[in-house]
Amino acid sequence: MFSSQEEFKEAYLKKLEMTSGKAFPDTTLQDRYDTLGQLIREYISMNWIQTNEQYRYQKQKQVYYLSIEFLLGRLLRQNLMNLGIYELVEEGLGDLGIDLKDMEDVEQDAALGNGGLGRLAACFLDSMASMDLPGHGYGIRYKHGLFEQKIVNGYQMELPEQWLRHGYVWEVRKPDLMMQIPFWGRIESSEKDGVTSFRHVDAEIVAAVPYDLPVVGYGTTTVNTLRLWNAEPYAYKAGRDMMKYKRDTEAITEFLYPDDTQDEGKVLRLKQQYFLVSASIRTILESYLSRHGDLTNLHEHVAIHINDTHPVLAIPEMMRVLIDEYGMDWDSAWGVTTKTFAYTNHTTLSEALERWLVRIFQPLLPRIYMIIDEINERFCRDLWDAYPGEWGRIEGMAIIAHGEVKMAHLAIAGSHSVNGVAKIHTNILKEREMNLFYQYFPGKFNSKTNGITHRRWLLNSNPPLASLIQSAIGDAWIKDPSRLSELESFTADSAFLENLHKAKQLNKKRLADRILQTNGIVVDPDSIFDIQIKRLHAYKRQLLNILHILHLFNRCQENPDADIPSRTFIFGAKASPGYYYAKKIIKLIHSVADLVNDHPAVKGRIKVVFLENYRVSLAEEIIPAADVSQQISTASKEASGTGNMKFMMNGALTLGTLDGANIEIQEQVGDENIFIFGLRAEEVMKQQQDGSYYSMEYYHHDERIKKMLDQLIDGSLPDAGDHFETIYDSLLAENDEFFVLRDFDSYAKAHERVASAYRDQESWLRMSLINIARSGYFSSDRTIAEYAREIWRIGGVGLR
Ligand code: 475
Repeated sequence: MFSSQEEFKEAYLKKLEMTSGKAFPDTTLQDRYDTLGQLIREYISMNWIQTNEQYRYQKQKQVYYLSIEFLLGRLLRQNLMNLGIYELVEEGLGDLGIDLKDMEDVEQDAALGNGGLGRLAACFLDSMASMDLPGHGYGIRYKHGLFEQKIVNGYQMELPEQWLRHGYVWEVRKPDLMMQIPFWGRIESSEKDGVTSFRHVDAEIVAAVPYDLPVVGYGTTTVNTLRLWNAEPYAYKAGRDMMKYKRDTEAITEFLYPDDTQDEGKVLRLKQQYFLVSASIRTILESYLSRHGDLTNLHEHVAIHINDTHPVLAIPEMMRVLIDEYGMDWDSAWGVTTKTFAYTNHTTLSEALERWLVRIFQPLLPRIYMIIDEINERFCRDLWDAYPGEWGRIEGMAIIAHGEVKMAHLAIAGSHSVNGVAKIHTNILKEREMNLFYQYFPGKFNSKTNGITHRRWLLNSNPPLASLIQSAIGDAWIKDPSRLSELESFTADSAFLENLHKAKQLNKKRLADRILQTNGIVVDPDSIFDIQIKRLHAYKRQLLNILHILHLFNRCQENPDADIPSRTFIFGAKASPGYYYAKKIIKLIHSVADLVNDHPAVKGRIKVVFLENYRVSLAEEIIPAADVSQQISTASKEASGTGNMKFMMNGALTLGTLDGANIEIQEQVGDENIFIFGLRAEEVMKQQQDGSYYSMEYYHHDERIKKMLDQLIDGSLPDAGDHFETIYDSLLAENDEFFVLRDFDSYAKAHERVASAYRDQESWLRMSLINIARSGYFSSDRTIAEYAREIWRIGGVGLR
């Protein structure tokens, strides 16, 4: 292929002219990017083939991670870095007058996910490949990923995302591995030798065509596979409308559902889910049978993980295939199935708990429904034996009840492992949300604190810091992130701290340039960069942040000489298109920004910036520039959070509640190196239960709160219209479900502590360094090592 800069240049030029049909000087940036991508993919392919061969012949246990979302972002830089050829390519292109950075910016993010859940899946793929684990992803190739956000006049507009417009260089279409997926139709049964068998007839068949993406590990020859399924027409029934069939078929993989924990009950969503799992499960079983003969030992060679309940139909689908296609009896099939599957829960918000109306479910997936019905009957019978006469308890655990299929109940009953994503989250599942199940299956429940790949989120996205780290402790941390702890010996080294400061300033300057370019706002790189980037959701409380900014503004107005340090507040957030409340908050952020940014009383000390179209590649630019990381969810609501870990790893200090993984960050860094405020989870849950919280009292007794809430509706805010009345009402008339007013005072005080800590730069830098040095625990390499050992039970994985 190529092993030197010269060989690379030669191969590249030749390929570029051949594929574009143009002379080099006439080629566009897109041509150049496509060719580079193709060349790198070819470079990868030898290891890819070899990895697959090895998995086939060595018969290692394979892990399959099923997820309706994979939020990959860009791949060029990651692939070059993981292959260890970034510099070679950068210099080679440089000789040709091409800037590799420009090429990286040509790549569209693969935004096949909404937020945390989808990005976690992507981090896991990187860790599995980098740790030489045979772990593969199965997902959907949405034609349009998460919508593109435009802000017009402070309002969010959504445009269809177009990542496939110029083709996608990293994928390989494999039409020969197509699967047929049946929907609708009827089930016919027949008896033979006392055994009943079932046939799905009159079904509509959809083709699932796989597109494979290579998942390149860092510093290894392992290349795993992410297989994304595309829905295509297969054969339509005589008498049906061909055009309609084609449209209905292609609709299955047309759009990613843009809901992050919002309730959605559409039949198309159910179709997506079954489409994904049916194609995947049958492929997994076929591949298994080509390596091993006997299905009864399946669980010793295959582990299947379901990422939240979205792929839970994989469980009845596996039962269907084992029984209907391979003739296994029910009990053996159930034994194998439950030993193969493991399930992760990502949220306790009740609106995200999936339930399907039987009348929607049954006609679409008649055989799967029959199987779930049977699973439910047997499960309830077992429950009856364990809890005779306890109707209420059994009803609360049933898989089908009140005309609905409860997907989480199916997931728990059908898996050998159920895990939460941070300690507090798992405890809440065990003690509250899933308490009945925990009582019945205590051994299934376990906790796996989330992680992030430090390769993308530090090595690749923060070159100034990465090279500083390398100059101090070498590069062993890239393979073993726990070794970041070696940085602690530099906490008293003022030259090192000075360099840490320089690296941060470089990143802040870069972000300031971008803000000027995209928003036309001048921000001071010496101000505190205080950042909240995540999906817009009431429980994440962007509202608390923006109200506090309004309060700071009020302070400036009341006392123009108040000693307020310069701060730049940066937001990035997409609201689900149908989530009107969240959209009002976006408008409020813009309205406050308009009020504050150039106001004479503020004297430039507060800037508010909303960066539109927040996405993975933008996060990679923002996070390295952060001083303060806002993680301010109402305690008990954020299962884990993963942005919090990315900020910590890049030296930002957390301003947060005792929620999700913030608690574990605090455990790592100690109280002195984090800013904690607000009610604790138990307090929130108690006050929710006993109804002892009255938000109105806070309005009447805290002048700051009264003033800013009145400002929402009295015309103080630019272009307010009557937009903010909904927000006002949610805080007062509706008693402030997320305890924004309750936590305000504590939050404002925490901000004071941040401001005064920042004044002592040397001590701030020391705190920052301690955060970086102790972030190794939050690498997804650690998370994956735990999954591998404790859930998937694949050997040879040391916990690092
Ligand atoms: C949690 N997404 C974070 C993260 O574990 C946590 C729900 C329904 C449909 C589509 N997407 C979703 C989520 O529930 C989600 O992203 N949950 C998040 O998972 C990873 O760190 O606290 O909110």
